Amino acid sequence: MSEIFKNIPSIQYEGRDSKNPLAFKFYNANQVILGKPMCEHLPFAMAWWHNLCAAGTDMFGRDTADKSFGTEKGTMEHAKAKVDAGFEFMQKLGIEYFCFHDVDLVPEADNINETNKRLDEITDYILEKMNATGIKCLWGTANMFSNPRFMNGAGSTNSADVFCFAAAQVKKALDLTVKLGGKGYVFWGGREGYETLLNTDMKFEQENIARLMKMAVEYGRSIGFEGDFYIEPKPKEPMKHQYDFDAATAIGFLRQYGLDKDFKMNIEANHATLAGHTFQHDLRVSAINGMLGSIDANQGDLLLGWDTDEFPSNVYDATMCMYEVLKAGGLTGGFNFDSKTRRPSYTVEDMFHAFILGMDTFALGLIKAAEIIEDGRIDSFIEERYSSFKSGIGKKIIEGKTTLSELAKIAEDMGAPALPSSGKQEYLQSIVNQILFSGTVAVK
Ligand code: XUL
Ligand code: CO
Repeated sequence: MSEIFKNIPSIQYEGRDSKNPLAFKFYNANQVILGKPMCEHLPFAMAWWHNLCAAGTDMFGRDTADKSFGTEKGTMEHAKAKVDAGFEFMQKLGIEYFCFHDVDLVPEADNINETNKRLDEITDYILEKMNATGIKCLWGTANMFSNPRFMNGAGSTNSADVFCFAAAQVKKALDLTVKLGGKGYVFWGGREGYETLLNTDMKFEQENIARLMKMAVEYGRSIGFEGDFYIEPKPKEPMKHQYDFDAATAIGFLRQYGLDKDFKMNIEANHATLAGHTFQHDLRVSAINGMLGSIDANQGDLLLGWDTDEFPSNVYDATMCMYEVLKAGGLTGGFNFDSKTRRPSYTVEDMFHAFILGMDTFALGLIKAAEIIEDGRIDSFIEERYSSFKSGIGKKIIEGKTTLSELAKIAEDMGAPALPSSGKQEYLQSIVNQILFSGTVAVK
């Protein structure tokens, strides 16, 4: 097999002063941060669909990038060329994982038996490459949103036949995830929602989604899948409303249907912002509920307001993300670049520049988040902020050793309470800026 990205060398770390566009400035895989090498803090993954399939098409225009890799698109030869390209790409960047949908791997046939045969063939080939390179599968999923049959959803569809088809795709995608040793299995409910409540039985649809997920857990466990199932929340797009609106909503759903032991969250930055939250918010909600599993690393554009899936460049957001991840003790999953180059960035170099940007952004985020933690001022401020609950009546409240009447009596006797201590937001923001821009990258 000949080299596909001929003019691209293996990407090396050259440090912050390098001007080489094909070098890392901050991602230094073996540099130890808080006792662990960067590559262990940041298990990066390539999204098969964006990197090897998406070619710049948008609602107003056709492909700008050539992702044929010298073959005819829609053939098994093309599917194999994507495998060759993907593994060469990941090796050149030092990316350890990939994520896939079933239909990213092969062209979908007219019937599922033929599609499944193609999937068996391509995953045999992928497995060979995995064994030769040490590259691993982070998670798999089934695309139950592109084909017209899923126009009304998969688990939430009004058609029992389509529900069967969805079940067949989930079953096969789980087989493939297990075959490839994937750490997780994702449900992104792209069309699990509604356009209008005038035609929608919301309760019925949500119960059916839960039924599909329960069957997936039962089947997955029966074939030896020991990893996490993930819900990837997103509030809207393509539907007007999607049931997995945000982390809080998805966690409530999982608990309601007894799925919370098998599922965690796969939080995507641009989905959180579409829900009107910060990326950090949805990470925190997941973490405090013990459900921070994996991350789809990208960013949106607040001026556009749709799911632009841009490569992450915002160091502030990456820092706050890594602060949450470090505080949570790391991810069970990884950082999947569910990101695509902009439509006018259509060259092979652009594909590499994009990953260098994303990996450097998260490396910087990691370095800076570690510095915030080592600095300690923010953590100790938060600790101190709630100190009135550490002794006296505050302690009794959190220990459950008081009553509403006792508290009311205390309030009556004290008159008006003093104002709570200052939130000091501006002081805390200035600490973050000081750490971000003081120029040090000196974390052990
Ligand atoms: C869509 C999205 C998906 C999921 C997997 O917004 O993020 O690519 O990550 O289906
Ligand atoms: Co995603």
